Amino acid sequence: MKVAPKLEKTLVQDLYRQMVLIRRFEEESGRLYMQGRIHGFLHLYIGEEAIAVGSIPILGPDDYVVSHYRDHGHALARGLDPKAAMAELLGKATGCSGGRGGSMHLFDLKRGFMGGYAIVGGQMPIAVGLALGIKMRRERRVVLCFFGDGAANEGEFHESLNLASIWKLPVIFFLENNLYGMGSHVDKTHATGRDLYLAAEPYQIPAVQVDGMDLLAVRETVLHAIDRVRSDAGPVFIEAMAYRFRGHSMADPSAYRDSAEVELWKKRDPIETFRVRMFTDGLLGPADVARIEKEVEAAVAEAAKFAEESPEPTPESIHDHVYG
Ligand SMILES: Cc1ncc(C[n+]2csc(CCOP(=O)(O)OP(=O)(O)O)c2C)c(N)n1
Ligand SMILES: [Mg+2]
Repeated sequence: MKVAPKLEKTLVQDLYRQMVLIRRFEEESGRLYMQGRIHGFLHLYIGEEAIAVGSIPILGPDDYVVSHYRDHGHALARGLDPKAAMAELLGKATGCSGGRGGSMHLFDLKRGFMGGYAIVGGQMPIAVGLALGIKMRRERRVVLCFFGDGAANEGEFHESLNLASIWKLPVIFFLENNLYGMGSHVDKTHATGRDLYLAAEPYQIPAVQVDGMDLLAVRETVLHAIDRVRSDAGPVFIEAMAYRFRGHSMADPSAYRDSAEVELWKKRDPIETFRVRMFTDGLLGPADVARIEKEVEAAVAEAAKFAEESPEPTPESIHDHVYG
């Protein structure tokens, strides 16, 4: 088994910066949404940052990430420019999808960020298709595919696991189990019980469950998974137990959740947990945190300004990018 390399100060500080960037970017997008500057849906990832930042930075530049509609965290962890992401949220021509996709459809081909998708589970066959292409071309790329507990009840989930296993495809199925699909708790929606990773067993896919609120635990798990998948041993399944601190989308008052439950999970805030642990290990200090916070605030303010000042797509461009 590969041993996780020792953490270095620069890496720790960068991982911390990425989690804070996701948090502040989303707080700002929530603010802009409330002002009516963002239309359509906005699903915040706040509380789940340790998953994106614990996994995506381990990938190589040629690997692929496939996401769902709760995609801001995944995109930013893959290095997507916050300005292009925020402009997309505002539907501007300078957005990463030309302002045509919005929050749920961030995309960046250069970085192998192959999209957020609004159809629950719809991203899974896309990830399997990418992995099949990799296999047929005999490349050593890996596909990291994120989905929620709700997706685990879709037919595409089972079709994707089956084909990936039969064809031994280089894909990591990464289930973000935040205990709810919209307002429904997993205990009420999954006949198989809460440990959803067990669903991978009948498909002969090695599966593990990890604490999704703990960046280091996620990182260690993903390091091993990538190693295995890259060595052509077939797919791996990871289930991270996590919690979204906000409602399903900005339109959700979250009335189905007990506030005591939310508060309990907030005590396990992944950014705080990482900060405290890194303070103890001497890899991060108050001055670093202050510097990083300042840098991130500036980057988010710049992204918001860029997005606000960017032009709308022109009416003449309505047929651009239409396939067929
Ligand atoms: C095929 C399909 N069915 C229903 C919906 C409506 N819908 C949007 S999000 C969602 C919940 C999905 O929950 P989960 O997969 O757990 O992801 P989370 O929002 O918790 O990150 C549903 C049912 C949809 N977009 N697509
Ligand atoms: Mg969920």
